Amino acid sequence: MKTKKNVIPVMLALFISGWTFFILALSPPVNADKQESETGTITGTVKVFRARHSGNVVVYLESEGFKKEYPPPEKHTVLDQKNLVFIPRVLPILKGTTIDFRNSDDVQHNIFAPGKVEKFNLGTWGLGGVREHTFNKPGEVIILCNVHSEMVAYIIILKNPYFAKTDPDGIFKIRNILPGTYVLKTWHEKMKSPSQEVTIVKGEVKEINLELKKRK
Ligand SMILES: [Cu+2]
Repeated sequence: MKTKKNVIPVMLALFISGWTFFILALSPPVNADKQESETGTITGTVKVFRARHSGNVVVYLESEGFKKEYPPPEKHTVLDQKNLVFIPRVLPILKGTTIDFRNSDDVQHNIFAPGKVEKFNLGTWGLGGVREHTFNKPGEVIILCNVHSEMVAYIIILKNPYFAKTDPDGIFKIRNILPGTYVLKTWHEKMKSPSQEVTIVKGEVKEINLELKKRK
């Protein structure tokens, strides 16, 4: 019978496609190395003039060419209150990110934002408590605690994921940038924020060193 003759080739085809599927499933979805070779990286050092350290500088890219919306991370970001300080003091996030405000101190803390971009008061709570807020507007949001007037944190809400924060030595790195021309900007709580044009070529690591001086 005709059907019986076809059984072997059909089974062979199923066997081969099965293995192909299996091998494809094992290989990484989009190879990270390939992505790296198609994109560029910006790295460098920001020197904060006459400061104790060069950390807490946000370095970010802006461009008309960026998408209007980037999906925010599902995972919440944490802003803690410990030993009467906000940790971290400076927190850059992608627009739409939810922050869990934690209290890890044995005293009551409050969370409020008095600014223009966001104005809210999440209330006052004790050790182990968490309250969340989602940041949907880009800009700078100053976070304060009305129990301890010296406590301050800065949340920088950015429109795209191409940003980084400097470590205490001022070092930063922004990866996976598609080739193109961008404006590289900086943010610091006290310093002037210079910006400059930067062109990214695929596979290239571009080094940019900046110096930030006091606002006049
Ligand atoms: Cu407090």
